[in-house]
Amino acid sequence: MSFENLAVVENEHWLEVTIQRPKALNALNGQTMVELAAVTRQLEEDQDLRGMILTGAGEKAFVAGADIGELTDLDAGQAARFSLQGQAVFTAIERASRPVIAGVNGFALGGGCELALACHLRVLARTARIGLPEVGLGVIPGYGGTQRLARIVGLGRALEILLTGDMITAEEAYRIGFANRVVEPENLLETCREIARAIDKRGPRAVSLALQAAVRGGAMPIEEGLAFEASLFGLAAATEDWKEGTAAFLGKRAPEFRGR
Ligand code: CO8
Repeated sequence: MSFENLAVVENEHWLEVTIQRPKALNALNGQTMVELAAVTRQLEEDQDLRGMILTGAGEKAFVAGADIGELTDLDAGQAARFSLQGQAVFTAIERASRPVIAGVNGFALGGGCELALACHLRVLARTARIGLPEVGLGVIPGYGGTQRLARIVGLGRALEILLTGDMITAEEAYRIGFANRVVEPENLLETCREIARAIDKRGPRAVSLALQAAVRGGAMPIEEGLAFEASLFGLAAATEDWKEGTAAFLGKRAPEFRGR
């Protein structure tokens, strides 16, 4: 598959995806959203893949938002439709059956912050800045930011970011629970890969089921989420990895998971 605005390589069974529109600080135009949807489908369809790492090209920006040039002339119907279409792309990332790690290398603003929020883990370069500056443009977040930020950092902190439109530093993002880790910029990609390797040591089917239980179950009322967890626990019990992992522990040896 070839892309205009994404560079995609496979490394150790993980897709490494770099968003590259350097002239617009990697802002998400329509074409880039189509390509993000395609690469997310690829992650779902290729059973050899273990996950995806998403980052931005260059040192300055992860993604500086939706492409503002494409927003100016939207009427109400078009704007709502664009919002729904973009939300569907980010929801597909969030609901991916294998982990997606955002390597946030610089500005993650507006739609870029919303993209990072749709990923399962966020590793930030010390120089990164995040924010939802939309209200300063007379716009509001439309790719899930009003919903996902509060679920991750709590409503009070999310509202300050949403209503002031001010950026926060990587350290502050870590303090409030937005970032899983903050690292030196030169170590960003390698840290994402280290996390990927740590995940890869575990049972692949269990990783996938645990991810789905947490993400999909987390969007349900607690009773339904618990019932969903129990049903996935049942599915896990039917895998070879379950038998192998438990037998290896009891046999005091390292497991050899096959992802079946
Ligand atoms: N869209 C289009 N172009 C952009 C964007 C963007 N979001 N961000 C930066 N650029 C362009 C600039 O216009 C500039 O282009 P040029 O060189 O041709 O003038 C180039 O990138 C470099 O940017 P700057 O010169 O501004 O670089 P600075 O270092 O001075 O500033 C900033 C960096 C602070 C990141 C600044 O560029 C900025 O504030 N960018 C806009 C950030 C923003 O407001 N993002 C939110 C956009 S709205 C949004 O994301 C809504 C999402 C939901 C949409 C749902 C429905 C579609």
